[in-house]
Formats: sequence, C-alpha cells, structure tokens
Amino acid sequence: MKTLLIPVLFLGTTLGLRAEDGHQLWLRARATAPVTVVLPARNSALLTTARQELQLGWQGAAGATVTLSLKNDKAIRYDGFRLSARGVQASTERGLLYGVFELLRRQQTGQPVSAEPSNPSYELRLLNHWDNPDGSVERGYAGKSIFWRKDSALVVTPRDKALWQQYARANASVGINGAVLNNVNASPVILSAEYLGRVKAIADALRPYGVKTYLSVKFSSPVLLGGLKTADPLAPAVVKWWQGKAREIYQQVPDFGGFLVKASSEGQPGPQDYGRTHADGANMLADAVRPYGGLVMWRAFVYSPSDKDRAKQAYNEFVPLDGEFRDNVIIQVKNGPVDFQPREPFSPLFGALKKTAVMPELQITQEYLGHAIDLAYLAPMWEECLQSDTYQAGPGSTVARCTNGSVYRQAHSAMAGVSNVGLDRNWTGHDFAQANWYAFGRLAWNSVAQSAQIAEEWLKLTFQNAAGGAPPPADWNTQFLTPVAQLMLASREAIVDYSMPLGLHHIMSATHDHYGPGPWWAPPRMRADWTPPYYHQAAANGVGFDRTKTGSDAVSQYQEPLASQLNDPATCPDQYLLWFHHLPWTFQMKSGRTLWDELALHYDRGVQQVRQFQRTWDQAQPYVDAERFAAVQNKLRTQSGNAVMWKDACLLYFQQFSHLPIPAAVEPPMHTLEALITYDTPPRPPRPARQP
Ligand code: GCW
Repeated sequence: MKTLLIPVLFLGTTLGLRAEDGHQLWLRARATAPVTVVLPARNSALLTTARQELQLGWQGAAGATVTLSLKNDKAIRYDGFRLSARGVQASTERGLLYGVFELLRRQQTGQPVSAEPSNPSYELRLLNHWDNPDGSVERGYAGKSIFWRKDSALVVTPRDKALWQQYARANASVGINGAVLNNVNASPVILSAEYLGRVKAIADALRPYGVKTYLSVKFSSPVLLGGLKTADPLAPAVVKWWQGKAREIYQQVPDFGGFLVKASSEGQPGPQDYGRTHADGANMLADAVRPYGGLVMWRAFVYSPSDKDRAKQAYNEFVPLDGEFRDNVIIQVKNGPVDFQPREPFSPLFGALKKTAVMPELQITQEYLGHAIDLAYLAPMWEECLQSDTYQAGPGSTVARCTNGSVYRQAHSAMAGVSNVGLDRNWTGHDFAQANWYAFGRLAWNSVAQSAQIAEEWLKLTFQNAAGGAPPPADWNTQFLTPVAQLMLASREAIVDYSMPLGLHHIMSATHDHYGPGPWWAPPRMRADWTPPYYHQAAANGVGFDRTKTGSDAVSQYQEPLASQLNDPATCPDQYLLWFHHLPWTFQMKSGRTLWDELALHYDRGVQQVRQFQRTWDQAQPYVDAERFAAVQNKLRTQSGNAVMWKDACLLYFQQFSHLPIPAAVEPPMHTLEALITYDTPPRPPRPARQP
C-alpha cells in the first residue's frame, strides 16, 4: 500500500533525482518506521490522506498502532484536535488530518506530545493568490502561477494535478484550509464556463487535503461577461445574474468557499459607481452564495485620489456601515492603514467595526520587503500587528482578539495571507521565504504563537536532515539553529532600518516595482498619493506626515488612551514617530540625539546588520547543502548592496533639506545622489532617427 501511494507525493519526483532544490519545503522525505493506522469506518479522501501522511512520516516506535477517532468534544472547536498516546481525536476529518501533521511535527522536531486540545484561533485560514488567468502573478517573485497559464490554458495535465496536490499538502501541514485562486484585480473570464472547468479540477486536487476553493470576482462581471447593461447591485437582472453564476459554480464545486472582492478601489468597479454602498454590493453577493453556505470577503483596501490623508479613507467609508452587512460577509482589512509597508501601525478598523466580522489580510509575498531577493522573516511583523492593543473594548482588545471572535460575536472568523508561491522549483523564490508561508499558517492556527518558536520549528524541519535523513551533527543547534534563527528574527527590523525607519513609509521606487529607494519619485502629473514626497513631507522645516489632531487627525481614528499617546511626540513610540508627526530635523529624540542623527544611525544599523547576516550565513556553510547554501549566500550579497543604496539614497536625499552633516559614526555614502536618481529614472531611449 505504502509503495503505491508514494509516487504521487514528493518522494518519487524528487528524492535522488535532484539534490536540495528546496522543493520539499518543510516536508522532507525521511526514513520511517512501519505504523498501523486505524481509521473511522467510512469512505473518505481526507482520511486516506491522513493515513498516507502517517505512513510517510512516522518516526515513532516501529510497528506502533495509531488510531484516528472522530468524536464530539466540547473542548475542541472548528478543526481542532487532541493528541494522545493512542493517536488523534477530533470532531472533523480535517481535525484528524491536522492532528496527524502535528504529531509528525512533534516527532520530527523532538517535542513531546501533549494532551491539551489544539484549536485554531481562526475558523478560516486562507491564502490569497494574486494570479492572473494569463499565468502572471501580480507582486509575485517566484515565477509564474501554479494555477493558470497562457498556453493551452485550460488543459489539465498530470503535472498540474501533482503540483496542486503538493501545494495543498503543504497548506494542510500548517492548517491552511482555503485558497483564493485568482487575483483581486480580477478578470471576468474567471467566471466563464471554461475557466470554471479548471477551477473544478483545482478544487478536486485540493479537497483531499481539506483546502477549500474560493474565487476573486470583478464587480462588473454581469456587464463584462454577462452582457448586461449595468452591474448595479440593486438591479433585479444583476441579482439574478449572480444567483445563476453561484448555482453554476456550486454545480462544479459543491464545497466552494465563496467570493473575495476588491471593489471601488484603485480603479476597480464597485457599488459606488451606481451610487450604492459597500454593504449593498457585499450583501447582494452574500445572498447569492448563502443557499450553499458560501461567504463573501469584501476588502476594505479602498482609497481614491485625494489631497486628504489616504490612511483615513477606509475607516471613513466603513465605520458608518457597521452593522449593515450580512453575517456571511467578512470585511478583509490589511494589517496597516496604508499598504503593507515594512512597518505600519495597525489599521484603526480593527476593533472599530463591532457589529461586522473583520479579518486581517497579511502580505506573505514581499512586495515592499525586498521581493524574493532580501531575506525577511515576516512573523515578527505579523505578531506585532496581531498583538497590538486596539483598546476598542477595553485594554487587551488586541487585533487578534478583535478578529477571532474573542471580543465580538461574529458568525465567521478568518485570516488571509497574500501568497508568495509560484512555479519556481523552491516555490517561493528565496529559500527563506518558505518560512513566511509556514509562519502564516502557524499564526493563523495560533494567533499567540511566538515568531521565535515558529522560526526554530521551521529551521529544524527544513534544514536539520539536509543529508537525506542522516542525523544532524552534535553541534547543529549551537552552530546552525541558534545563529540562523537569530538572523531570521532580526531580518525584518534590519529592512525597516535601512529603508523606512522611525515611521517613514511608502518611499520606495515605483520604477523597480517597489524594490529599492525612491524618496524623490514623483513623475509629473502623477497622483500625489502614489508618490513618496506625499508620505515623507521632507522640507527645510522637518520630515514626517502630520496625522496629529492638528494635522490630518488620523490619530483620532484610534481609541484612547492610544490616540493621545500617538498624538504626542513625547509618548509616540519611535517606530511610529514620522508616521504621525512632522518634526524638525533637530527634534530631540528619547535617546537624546537629534532626529537627523537618529535617522542616520538607523539607516547605518540596517546596513551593518545585513553584513552580519552574511557572516552568520557563511559560518553556517558546513551545516547546509551546497545548493541552498549558495543560493542564500548570493541573495544576501545582493541584499547587502541594496541596503547600502537605500541608506545612501535616503540620507543624501534628506540631507538636501536638513543641511546637516552625516554623523561620523555612520559609514560615509559610496554612491552619489545623482547616480542613484539616474539609476532609478533611466533617461528615455532616444527616438529612432527618421528615415530621410
Ligand atoms: O499594494 C498594492 C499593490 C497592488 C495590489 C493592491 C491591492 C492587487 O501594489 O499590486 O493589487 O495593493 O492590495 O489590491
């Protein structure tokens, strides 16, 4: 039985054929002991998966018997489970599968089995793929889409199916139970009959691993695909069109999860085009999927060109609608009020919507954190957001508790992560970016999990048995695990330091797709709120965006005592200082230094840190396979150079306004501002000479 099952998974395709290309993620093939699995007596693909996994990964006593039992238990909620010496107990089949993965993870990382129930913090733990039907991936840095491709788009090959299955398996191993298969900038064709055929094939591949399928939809689909004259959510013909579409989808995919919608945002159509509200739009779609148990995730990432503060817009549009949404609608809110910057305060919508389910949206793909070039372990950033206290229902109303049902009653709870997966052999472009996929799942399962523990777990699973299952050398923990975990934990703060410290944000270049510095970037006639000078406001009198009560007053969207704390530069944490304040270059910081000196020291510290990462990684060489060692080493080298560019660009650019010297303790710039600007804004190629 075992040998029959193996070829469909990782072993047959990778082991022995390719060395260490990272394709196996944290699910590495290992030598296993025989195990007998006792399943509930029912026919189920999920249970078959659970048995397969035990047989593929069992590291316990040879010949042991593991029993998977389905039982209702008040202490277990959603797809939670309980482990025991006998096996796994859960109230759903998914719960059994997650319990099996947990059991194996404990064996593989040397942790004891505990009998405490393990319950997910969020009911729904979803990846959002910004994948387009032509195979491209918006903000994707790991190759083309694993779901869609341009050529022979709709032919499903055995290779497609195997890959989708591997993808679903990786998700299941960390408790991710849903995937939105296409970009929120949605193409209407995704809802055409031919595309729905492929959606069905994908759903069939994901289902045995407990991963539900969802789609992003374009609000104007009734016009663009259905030929109607309007997409007005209150028009009967539109309502009917969506009802018909929902029926068609559920015929193909009976357990379809629902729709994700980006509406009235960045040029996408939406209910406001027809004088209707977000609630009108979301509720109409929610009613269409309700008969089948479907959900609508409606994004709050809305802003329109305006001279006012972009950071305030989502709150202003959504808070007045609190309580008007159906209970199968969840408002999906990015962690920060602007846009996935290296550091933002939490979005003030968390906790402020009290009668509406709200879900956090995190970005796993590194749009503003160095693409797949820079090493950025993002769990500390997500932990920072999830543990932020909103004070909306008294102290302790953290973002996590305001969204997972602990503070407010809500019919559904969910968390989404914008995926970093593509066709690259190692799935995520950077070998360490796999850790972010992993960490997202672990945090969605347990919103108080610690990033340090997740990093250690991931490192053990991913690197410990590098030599095909051989035990690691005795000093592996001290020489590899500890220093590399430290590197991971410091990596996000290093990026903040060398790119946007002290609350600076959105000062990247748009020329290079949001990679690299661009504090100057402001082409003529460009929307102001798409340009860095709008955000940093650098001038002779200082730097930073004034969001205080006397500025844009964004600060008042936060609950007290936070609003007052943020409003006063003396009490505003340094890390958010220039987010909320416009301050003179000579402003005295808590450290006693001037703002200018402090800024310069942060930029320099970021650069020095990346150099330290290079050293740490070089020393780890004896403990890593050659292929992954070299790949990471190369990327760190590029990152190191780019960190210097960030530091030089920002310090030299801001110096034009501060007119202050770069402190002696800071490494002097190695680039000129002119060279950096020229690199960022290449001159247009000369027009071809006219034929005489
Ligand atoms: O961060 C911005 C990205 C867009 C993205 C948008 C969004 C999918 O630059 O590429 O579009 O956010 O989240 O909708």
